[in-house]
Amino acid sequence: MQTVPNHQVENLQIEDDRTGLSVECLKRAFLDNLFYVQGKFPKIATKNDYYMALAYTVRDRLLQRWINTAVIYTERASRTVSYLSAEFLMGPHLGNNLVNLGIYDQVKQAVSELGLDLEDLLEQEEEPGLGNGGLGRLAACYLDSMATLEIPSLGYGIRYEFGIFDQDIRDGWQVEITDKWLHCGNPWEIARPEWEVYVKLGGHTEAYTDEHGRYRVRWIPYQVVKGVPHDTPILGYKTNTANTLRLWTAEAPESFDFGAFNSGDYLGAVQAKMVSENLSKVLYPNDDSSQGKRLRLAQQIFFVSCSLQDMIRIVFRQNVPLEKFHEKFVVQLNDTHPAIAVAELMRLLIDEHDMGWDQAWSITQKSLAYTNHTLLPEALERWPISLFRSLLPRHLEIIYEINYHFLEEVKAKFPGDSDRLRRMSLIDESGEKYVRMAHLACVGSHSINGVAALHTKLLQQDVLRDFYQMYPEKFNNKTNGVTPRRFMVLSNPRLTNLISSKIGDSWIKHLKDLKKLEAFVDDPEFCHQWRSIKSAIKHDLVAYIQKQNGISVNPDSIFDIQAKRFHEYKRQHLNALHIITLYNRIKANPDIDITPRTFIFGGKAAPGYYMAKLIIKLLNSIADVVNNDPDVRDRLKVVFLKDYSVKFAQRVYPAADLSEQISMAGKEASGTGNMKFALNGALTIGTLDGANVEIRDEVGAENFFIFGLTAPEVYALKARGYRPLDYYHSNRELKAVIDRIASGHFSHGDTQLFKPLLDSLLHRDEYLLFADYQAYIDCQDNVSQVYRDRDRWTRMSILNVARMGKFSSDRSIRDYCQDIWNIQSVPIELGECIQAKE
Ligand code: GPV
Repeated sequence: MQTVPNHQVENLQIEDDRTGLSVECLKRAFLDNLFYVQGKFPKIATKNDYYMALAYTVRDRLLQRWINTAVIYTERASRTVSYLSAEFLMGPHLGNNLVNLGIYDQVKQAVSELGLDLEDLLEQEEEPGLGNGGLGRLAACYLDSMATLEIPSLGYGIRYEFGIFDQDIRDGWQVEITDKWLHCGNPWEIARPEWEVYVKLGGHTEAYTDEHGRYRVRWIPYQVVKGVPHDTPILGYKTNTANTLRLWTAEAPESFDFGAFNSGDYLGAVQAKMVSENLSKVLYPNDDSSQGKRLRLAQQIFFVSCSLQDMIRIVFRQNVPLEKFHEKFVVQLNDTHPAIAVAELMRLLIDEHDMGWDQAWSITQKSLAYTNHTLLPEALERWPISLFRSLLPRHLEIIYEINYHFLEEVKAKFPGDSDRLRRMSLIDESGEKYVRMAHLACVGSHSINGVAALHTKLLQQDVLRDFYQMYPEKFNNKTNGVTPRRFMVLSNPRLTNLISSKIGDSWIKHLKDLKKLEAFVDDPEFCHQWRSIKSAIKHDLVAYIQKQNGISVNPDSIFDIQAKRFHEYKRQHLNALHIITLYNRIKANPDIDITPRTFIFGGKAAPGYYMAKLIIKLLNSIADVVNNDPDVRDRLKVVFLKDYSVKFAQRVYPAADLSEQISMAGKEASGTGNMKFALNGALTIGTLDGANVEIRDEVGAENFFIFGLTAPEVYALKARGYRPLDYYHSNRELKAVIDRIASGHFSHGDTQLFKPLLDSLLHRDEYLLFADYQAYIDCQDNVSQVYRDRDRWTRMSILNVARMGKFSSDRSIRDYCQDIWNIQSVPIELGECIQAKE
């Protein structure tokens, strides 16, 4: 669509009812939105109407920054980061926007003068759960940091109609419920139908000769789908920058069904529409695993093609020649989910924009950069060739050609090494043929990074070893980080205020400044305040648990929390073995002196992951027995908090004393929950895995509870031949724990229920729970001892927070900017033409 310049409109001044920040103005704006947007007046308004009215009031106040930012980026044709991700786990927007706009207190007062409670309205927001776990949340933290650091950026992804399922617990089992986050409307997005694009799928290709006599290929698709962008503003913290998250919805092209409709095939017409809409219907609920489903590949090409076409549109509009695409954009691939971008950018440049292969390849490699997020073999994406060809025939041809050139390069560098060619090929030909997406990403990118130092090292030594030998200069590490705005300022205002009262608030943008807290670690008054705040937050969680689960919890007990996706490698069941160990000790000696503990769990299991669901059932079964056994006398409580989400995480991190980060070493790429807990003053019990290694280095080994095998020890043990039964037979407490489960003690006498889990542990134990059991128990016993010295614990907690500066996502983003993106910040001044009157 054409833009229509209009100078009269440009000179319009925006009314200050939509920008003013005084309490009076906020109140007026709120009532105005309630009336004119929600169509309600206070007498008949629901809580959701009030939430919506407030959301629009806040949105009005950020539009000025958003438009300004877009104007300046366009005028200057600023270099821009495109962050391509199948997941963005944003969490609720309202509270975060209040924090980043710096108007939390005014708004709180304004709504309270209207007889409403801000916390109550914040609670009302249905969060967009457009991600599974760490990977999606990392993308959200990075958007926050890029906006805060004034880096021009666009997040590109899919606007799933149904995000991650809601989790209910029935009879101890997880039950999945459809997530209807759009049900009440989404006040934070603006649809941009004028920037729709079309994506081809299926069909076949034809060769032809163009007017210059060149060999060309034409793709005749079976189906065309329309992508419509929906934009959400991403505000920086106390800057004027508002970047964009652009999510694509799939629709049927209007004209598509006319033929069918006119010939009376109404159902056929409707079905075509449904097939198109399916592409953005639902998020795949698997975390760290891949199943090779056709619809999933279709989702990937859909959002990748939409996004690349959008970037090319922007390049043209800003009068940048297409040959300079890589100067305007750098495209970060968040794992291999968008790796098809390698072939799609080649296709767009060659087939649709008449570029030659060599130039297109050079632009593609210079534009793309790849982040790997896993070492798990089952998570490495590969697509059966037949499936790939039937959906993306042209891309397969391009991949074959890339592979031909690539293997020539390998041959030149490693002559005569045919096994290396087989290992590195973009096509796995060992049995059924597959396209290997990680290989495609490595070859098509100029940068390959892991997400923690250990993870990057293991990529280089193991998973991507051949690629490291081929292209050592492409490899680099970018340790993950988390945003202190959402995960401290918004979620933990009490600790935020205490910290800022001592060292000022510079730490919110420069997290390393937390170091200044070390000066207060021997100040008894400060330590006392620190401890009372943790205690007050724990009391709040106690009330929540009482209400949600009907369990009364001792607020003075250790709050020992493991909150993350359920996966065998994360070893929630190792935690369970510890709980039963303590339970057995009490049963054997009811008067035993035990430091009281509350074990809290949160997290979802992939719906098709039977073992993870059985572990959830086990935890709930243990809870039923332990919480109701009179011998236990309130010394142990086990709580499963259902439906863990970003909103919920914000409530949980601040209340933790102990953070469980107990994956088998060499499996957790980084972890980011580990950072959020420690930043909120929890101590960590953990293995030397992922970013735990770096957290321990920062906070000091004396302030961290480390246990278990290291990654090299894990490999060595497996190479020697690991026999879990030996541990079972030689460890009395371990045997008693396993026998207790096997006896049906937690399953009303049913000895079959947990048998699959026990069999897997006794005969395979892929994640070495038995090998790490004793070290874990000893370490936990030490935790219980240390907790009794409350001054020592508080001191350790303060030192953890003071030394977490490295783990801000601002630091991660600065590193990406310098080492990979080669991009500078573009500060935004609030321009004259649309600046509000004061
Ligand atoms: I691949 N991760 C995830 O949440 N989902 C995935 O599909 C894949 C990786 C996680 C890793 O498991 C974490 O260790 C890591 O901290 C996180 O990605 C962000 O890098």
